[in-house]
Amino acid sequence: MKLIYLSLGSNIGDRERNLRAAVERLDAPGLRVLRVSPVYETEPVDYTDQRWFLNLVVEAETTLFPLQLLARVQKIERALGRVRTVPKGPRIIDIDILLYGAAVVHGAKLEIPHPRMAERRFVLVPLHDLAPDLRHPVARATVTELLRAAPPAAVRLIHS
Ligand code: GSY
Repeated sequence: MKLIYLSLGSNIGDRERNLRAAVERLDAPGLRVLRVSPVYETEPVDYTDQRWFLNLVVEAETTLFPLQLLARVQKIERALGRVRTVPKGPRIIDIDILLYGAAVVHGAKLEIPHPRMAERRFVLVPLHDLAPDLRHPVARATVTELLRAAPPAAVRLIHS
């Protein structure tokens, strides 16, 4: 059994409903959702000319292997209507695997820890709510330390 953290984001349609639908679907055989962070409204990074996102982080335990977990989250993205058009552009739902225990995975299809998680306040703020002392297995810094060093970006609490 592995403890995992996933980052969820939505910036199309009823963003909150999309997040809730994804969290519900995650909780299925092989994966149990343990805790869900508060929801934040966050300014888009990378491709900035798009609607602001709602973001949250899920803590879960799983018996799935990393590539099985990737298949599970991609299936949920497709089921909720995600179509990959503009890279880094608007999306109904995005589910990123942040951490899989302390594992480090460098695969063609999957990298864990998520390669950009340490720079993203929209990931670090909700992750900090759940696990401030959790240590990034490569950077060796805690989530609190990563958050202190992260570049500025607007992140505002919508609700707990
Ligand atoms: O990688 C996740 C999708 N995404 C997001 C996001 O979820 N939130 C914010 N604030 N900006 C983003 N840019 C991308 S791409």
